[in-house]
Amino acid sequence: MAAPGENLRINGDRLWDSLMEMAKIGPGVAGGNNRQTVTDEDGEGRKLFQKWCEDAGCTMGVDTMGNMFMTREGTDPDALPVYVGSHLDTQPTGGKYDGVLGVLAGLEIVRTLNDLGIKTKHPIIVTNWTNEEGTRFAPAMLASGVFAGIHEQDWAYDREDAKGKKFGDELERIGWKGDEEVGSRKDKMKAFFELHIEQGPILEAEGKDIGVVTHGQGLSWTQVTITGKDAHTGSTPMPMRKNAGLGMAKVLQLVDEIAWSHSPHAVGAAGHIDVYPNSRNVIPGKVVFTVDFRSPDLAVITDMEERLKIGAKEICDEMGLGIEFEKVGGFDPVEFDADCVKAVRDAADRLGYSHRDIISGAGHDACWINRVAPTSMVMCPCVDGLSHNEAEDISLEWARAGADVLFHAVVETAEIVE
Ligand code: HGY
Ligand code: MN
Ligand code: MN
Repeated sequence: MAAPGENLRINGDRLWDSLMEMAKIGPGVAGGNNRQTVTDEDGEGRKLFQKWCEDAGCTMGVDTMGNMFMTREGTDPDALPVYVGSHLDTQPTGGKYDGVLGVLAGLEIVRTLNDLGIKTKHPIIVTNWTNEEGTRFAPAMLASGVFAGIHEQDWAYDREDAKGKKFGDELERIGWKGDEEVGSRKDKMKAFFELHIEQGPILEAEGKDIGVVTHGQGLSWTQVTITGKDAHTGSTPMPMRKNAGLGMAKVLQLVDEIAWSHSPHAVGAAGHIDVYPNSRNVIPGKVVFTVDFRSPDLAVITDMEERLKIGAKEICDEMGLGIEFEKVGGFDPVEFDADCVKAVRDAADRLGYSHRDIISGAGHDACWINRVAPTSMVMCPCVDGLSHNEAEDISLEWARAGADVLFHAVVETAEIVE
């Protein structure tokens, strides 16, 4: 099939305007977004996305996990659809582009095809995956994980947020629990493409427009609960203390040492920390935190998990503290589909964008969808590699380049008919 001509390009200004419009929904306090999954703000963002897609002639399907599928029909109703998308939910102190760029770039492809009156053989389906971030309800990539058969839906519905609310109840409350059986599409996908900001410093530092994502590093989330004894911070002699907070501090030091020992390709930290009773004059009797380890090498992830358990237990035994571990998320390193990766690389070449192969440091819905359909990703740079921060920023040119490459990869795979 002939590749699309290099003059086929999206309308970058229209994409940018849509990004800025979506960013008005669930604003943060410092210029970013707080549009967490299955909140009212998430519901509002979904409605706007639905309106835009229906204005562009798409028909909507929603599955029982709230995944949204906006279909632009192809000329051959029996041809397997090409999916393109990402996620609209954000971190509590998220940026305007993480996930959203990938969803709205998919919409921009539909809008551009409409402008040019181009038909494709295969349908194109723009997708919004529910709860990619996993910040309100762990784990990350929850709904794409259920779609791909990784997680059971009932388990996902029972996931609780910090206030004890259940994911399934909240999805129903905001009115986005669809009637399509989740995963019923997974054996009928020609390919899935996802555009995402890099969320790291490499592309900007090397002056590259495009990241051709060949792999995604693996992720491990271990929730650690350390128990000691609540006591008065003033009148309790040091030798009598069972300080769970101090135990956590020593374990977090261990996490850092473990990750550094596998430098430069491994990372480790704890982003979620709950201290109880979290009172200024009470020695913490309990702490709950999630250790996030990542590496492109599964053996390294396994080593880090094992060393955490052994080392943290030793620390707590020495301090007379209790400790429990629970695996609350994770996926093995991912190798994306060679043909889909080639479609991305060829598109960047054809369009004259500088590019380099890259391993994704962050997890994405594409990491799960890769289990059920040929999948690859396109990345664009972000300023200082910063993400999961309200100051996350990209340029219009970077957004345009990423969406152009996504456009060519999708349309080449969906096969232009006329
Ligand atoms: O955790 C991740 O890598 C993704 O941003 N949810
Ligand atoms: Mn994301
Ligand atoms: Mn994210």
